[in-house]
Amino acid sequence: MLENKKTILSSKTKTVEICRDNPTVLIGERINPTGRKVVLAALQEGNFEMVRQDAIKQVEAGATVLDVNAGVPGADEVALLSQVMQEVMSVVDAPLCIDTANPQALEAALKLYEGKALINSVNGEEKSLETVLPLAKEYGGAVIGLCMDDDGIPATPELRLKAAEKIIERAAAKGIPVEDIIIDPLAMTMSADHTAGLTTLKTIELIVAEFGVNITMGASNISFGLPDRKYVNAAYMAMAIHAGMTCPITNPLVVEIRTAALAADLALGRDEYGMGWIKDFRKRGKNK
Ligand code: THG
Repeated sequence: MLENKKTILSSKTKTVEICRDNPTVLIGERINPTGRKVVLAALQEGNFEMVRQDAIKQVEAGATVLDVNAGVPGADEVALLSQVMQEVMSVVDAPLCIDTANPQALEAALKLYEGKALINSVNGEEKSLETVLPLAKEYGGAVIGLCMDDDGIPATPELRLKAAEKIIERAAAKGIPVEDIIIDPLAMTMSADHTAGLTTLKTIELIVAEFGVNITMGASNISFGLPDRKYVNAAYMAMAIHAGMTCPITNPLVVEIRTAALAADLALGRDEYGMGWIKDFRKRGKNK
């Protein structure tokens, strides 16, 4: 069988190893003004306290990597992303996932980062490949590759596999090893297309069988527009982990989502003696 690739991320003092043989790595999604209006409002006021608190709370809840996005309309993202990262690094030592589509902001962020970051993201479009991959090589980061190309987001799992293959090949040609590429099959909301969840699960299976790479995705995306999102997110979390997802970008503060990931790890034989499950149970402060 194809070996499960190992992606190493680090901060100044912490190393995180992502691999299908290990428990799922939760990448905390909450430091994101694009995805969260309260964060947007705080950053527009120059208030970084919410960002610091979100960093601390997510790590306490079990996130071992934090996604950092600073996309505030009208703001200078080059300066803001660096500042948000500094604030996060002042309170936690988790490795960071740098979430930006702006190459200048990405380069400034990589310059200040100490360790091996996760770059979020590159995609199969020529322009993206030619700007992001050289930065990943120069600064030594791992990269999330989105399954899309110059023709947009492919409709079928087979075509998304092709987009992943293109990114992996182009990265290899630039000297970036396959274990430093984490593929995002793209999770779209099931409220617009009831087959979107299934397409993503099949894409994960195809990519894992072909390349053995690690898989991430915005795991909360699938429930946009639906009521009672946390139950949908939790069920889908467990299914996607079974399909091969290893490092979802998600909200670890939601107990239903976090416990779904922990239970999936236990069911898949990745939680020795159930210690991960027990540890979280104790943290929840219940007695049964
Ligand atoms: N793939 C990759 N990176 C990504 C995404 C992806 N980064 C951004 C996003 N998608 C993942 N991050 C989030 C952040 C928040 C939410 C979903 C995904 C979210 N927010 C609530 C909502 O919209 O209802 C909160 C809203 C609020 O409080 O204002 O669900 O797919 N590589």
